Amino acid sequence: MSTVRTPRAAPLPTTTGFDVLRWRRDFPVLQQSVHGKPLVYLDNAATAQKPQSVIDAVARYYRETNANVHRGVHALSECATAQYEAARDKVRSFIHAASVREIVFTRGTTESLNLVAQSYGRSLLRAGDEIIVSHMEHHSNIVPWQLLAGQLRLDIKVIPITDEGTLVPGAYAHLLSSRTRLVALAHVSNALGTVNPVREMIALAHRHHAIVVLDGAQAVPHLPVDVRELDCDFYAFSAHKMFGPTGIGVLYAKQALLEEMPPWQGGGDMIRTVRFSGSTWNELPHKFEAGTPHIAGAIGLGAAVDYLQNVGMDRIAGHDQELLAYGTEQLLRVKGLKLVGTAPAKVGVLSFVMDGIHPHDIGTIVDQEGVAIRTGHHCAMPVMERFGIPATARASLAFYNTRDDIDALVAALGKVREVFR
Ligand code: C6P
Repeated sequence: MSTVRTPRAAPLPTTTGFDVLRWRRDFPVLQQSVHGKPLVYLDNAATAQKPQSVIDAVARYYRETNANVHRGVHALSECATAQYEAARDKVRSFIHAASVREIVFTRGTTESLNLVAQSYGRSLLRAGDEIIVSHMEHHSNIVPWQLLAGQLRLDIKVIPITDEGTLVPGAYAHLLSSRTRLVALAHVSNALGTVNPVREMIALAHRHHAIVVLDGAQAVPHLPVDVRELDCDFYAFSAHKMFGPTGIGVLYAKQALLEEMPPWQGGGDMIRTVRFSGSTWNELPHKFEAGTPHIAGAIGLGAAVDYLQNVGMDRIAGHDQELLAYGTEQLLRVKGLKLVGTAPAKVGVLSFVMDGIHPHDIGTIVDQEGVAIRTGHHCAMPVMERFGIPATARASLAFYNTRDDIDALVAALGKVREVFR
């Protein structure tokens, strides 16, 4: 990979008036060449690039503050604690939670979902209870429930999906029953881009006294999220997909649920007292944050929230829809290309297959043209099984992508066709 900075032509103007170029300049990674071609980064669903302000916030913490949180009375420790807790409040405001007590820092979406399964699920569900998931879940929202089902002898029911990649109408209502205790759903599918009608689904679950866990990993980078408006019980997401650092994420939970739940992991910071006769727990949310946390990560996540709020989530969502429409139109012009996931409500995820060409070959050839996409099952094997395919190629968009990026992908797909002619 070359680090030579290659000037790009000015992107075509967007109809929403969103100034892509202005924001794009904030991302150092995007300014480089790969295989001698300007980098076109279209693998944002796997991980998004970081703006300079996030990189600076993390570096500044290590350069100026580095100290453990909640432990020292010295100046650096107090400063680290203040920054760490300020980041929690930024996250609270970003998803419109009522209190910082409802914001638990985790390693990411995967850990957040496992926390719900092993703390809430293990202590409050009983043999014979049912969990509902959908056929479009990421493995992180399937396997933790399977592990729990094995431990407690629960049943897992699956909402089927249509050929478009939407939930089969009526199927969810049909699966809900007095045995349903928990519904675990992707807000947005990573493999298909589908935005699920989660608000209505949550209301329906609550009518059956079931709680709802939303996997928001692919929603937070694209859409404004308001957990109180959704009325979800849990909401899980990762910082690295929303332009923050890796190794840090969030579990939002309604305070009453967190109070009812036992700690998941034991260690420093999560306790109030420890005696050999027994221990007592720290107040929320620290009860769920055992051990030294990813302090720099949380601060970086706070900087990512500041950045996103400056760009504006409504503007990001508008640009995403415009680029998705353009990308869909352009990709459908490529001979032999079929989109997988054509739901009317989608974010900028374009999964596709090409006649007689393996997705891995597509990924390898477009990479030579400087275009980064992901190929494979995207940790959603049931989705691949549903569509009868081993894998897809997936271009996933972020607000710094342009129509030029889509055009570069389409041109690179032309090369793929030439190789396999
Ligand atoms: N999807 C993708 O390329 P972690 O790894 O914990 O940050 O996120 C897991 C996860 C959970 N749910 C959804 C909907 C996701 O998309 C992901 C991560 C990446 O699609 C990597 S597999």
